[in-house]
Formats: sequence, structure tokens, C-alpha cells
Amino acid sequence: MISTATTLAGSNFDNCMMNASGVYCMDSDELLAVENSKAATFVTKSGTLQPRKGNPEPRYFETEFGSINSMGLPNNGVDYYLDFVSQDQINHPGKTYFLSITGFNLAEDLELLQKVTDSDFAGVVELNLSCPNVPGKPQTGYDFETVDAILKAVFDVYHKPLGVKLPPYFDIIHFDQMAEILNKYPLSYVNSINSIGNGLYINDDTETVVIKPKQGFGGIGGEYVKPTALANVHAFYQRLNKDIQIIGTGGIQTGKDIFEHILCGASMVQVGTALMVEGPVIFERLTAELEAIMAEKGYDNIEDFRGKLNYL
Ligand code: RRO
Repeated sequence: MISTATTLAGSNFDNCMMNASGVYCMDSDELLAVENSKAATFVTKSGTLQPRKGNPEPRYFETEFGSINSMGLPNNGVDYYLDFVSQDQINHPGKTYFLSITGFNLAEDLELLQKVTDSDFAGVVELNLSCPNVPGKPQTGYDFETVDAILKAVFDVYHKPLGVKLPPYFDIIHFDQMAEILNKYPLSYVNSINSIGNGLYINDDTETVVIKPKQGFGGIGGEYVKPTALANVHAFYQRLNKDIQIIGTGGIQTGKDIFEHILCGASMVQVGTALMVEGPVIFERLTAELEAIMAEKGYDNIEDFRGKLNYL
């Protein structure tokens, strides 16, 4: 019997796939659509202390090989997501959900975590350190000292399962330096990667950009980013303590893409652009495709091949 089940942050999941934060998770209708699909669970849109409208539209555009977005962190506020998940936990006892949060500074991160502590939330917190699209706010994940200071303060006050969503890194020394910081803390997981920040896609017929915010600059997702995502997953798999697990995100369109993320060391995977394109029904196809590859290769479960990438 082939199983795509996994264990992450101390919880068991009957499948290793879920949505990526930002896709199908803005409100209760979208979250319920993922809930009722073949996905193992869902993660919410990154919640801030106050609801936000985000950047002006158009702010998301699909291209031949992926997507560009500059949503600007639109969300209903962390209280909305906490209320929704707390109710969903009651409706689905035993199921574990992910709550994504992001503050604009350390004090806000701590205030968000205090809200989580004061609530009935029993799932996993994903602290987003990598939003590329808020004008004037650099991606925290590229400021190594700040990441260290945030994690120190976070784990002084928060002692339940928590992972971080990281931006992609592009240099071996940056993998080394970031892993050294991450290894100091009791993280449940790291999630690599967020979109590749500040790309530019243009329409050469009209000679214009395709999204309105930031003169067209935005985060790139989809097929373009898979090699970068696999590199980040594997670089952290090679460097992190084995009790820090990895969620692989980036460029997943097929079961083969998921197989590759797991081969690089991911214990769970998230689907962004392709979920946006196909909708939550995608998880049926992805599960069937991954199972078919596992059957062909004689693997019964994902631990049979997780992290077992060969080198030349
Ligand atoms: O809302 C966004 O613009 C956004 C966020 Br918070 C993020 O983490 N990644 C992304 O591509 N877009």
C-alpha cells in the first residue's frame, strides 16, 4: 500500500501536500475549499495585527512559466484567521492547521504571538520572514542579524511548534550563515522558498509592465523558481539539525516536482502558483502522480527516498 503521509512539527498528516500561504487562504471560503480537497491541511494568508487592503490592482499576473505578484500583504487580520482555525479545529478534531503571521517589526511579531498564546489555537505557527512586496519594507530574511534577534526574542516567549518562511538564498555562504543562525533555535521547520523577490515581467506589445504596484516589480513563482527552490531545500537539508524539518515550496506543478522536493529533503510541500491556476482539485492529480512515481520506483512511503539525492 503506497502512502504519501508525513509527519511534521510533531503532527501526522495523511498527505504531504498543502497550499502555500497567499494562495486559496484569504478568507473562510478559500480555506474551506482547501480543507475539502485532497490537501493534508491548510496554511492561512499571513495575518497582520490589523486587516490590510494590500497594494492596488492589478497585482497578480500569470505568465507562460509562472506568476508575478505584488499583493502587498492583503489580509483580514490575525484575529480573523485565529477565529476561523479555532472553529475548524473543533469541527475536525485531530487535524493540525498552520497559521501564518507577519509583523512589521519585532514588537509586532511578539504581539501577534501573544494573541496566538491567548487563543485556543493548537496548530503550527509559520512566521513569514520574507514578504517581498511591501513598499519601503525590505525582506527580513535577507537581514541575518535581524533574523537572529527575532528568533531569540520569539523563542524566549513562544514554546509551541513554530516554523519560518524564508526567502530564496543564492550564495553558498548565505546558506552557511543562515543555517548557523537557524540551528540555534528550536524551530519545527523552515519553509523554502517564498517567491523570488522583485522580478519584472513586461508586455512587449504594449511596452508596459503587467502589475501596477512598484512600477511592475514583484515576486516570481511557478516553473521559473523550481531549481532555486530545490537548491534551497537541499542546502538547508544538508546544514540543519535533523530536528528542524523542511517544507519545500516553489515550482510544484506535477507529482514529479513533489518527488524532487522530497528527494532534496522536504518532509512536506506547498503549492502556490499551480494551485492558483488549477484550484484545489489539483491535489487529486498531484497525489495520483506522486503515487504513480512511487509505485514505479518501488517506494512505499516518502521516508524511503526523502533526502536521498545522489551526487556525481
Ligand atoms: O502579500 C504579498 O504580496 C506576498 C507575501 Br506576504 C509573501 O510572503 N510572498 C509573496 O509573494 N507575496
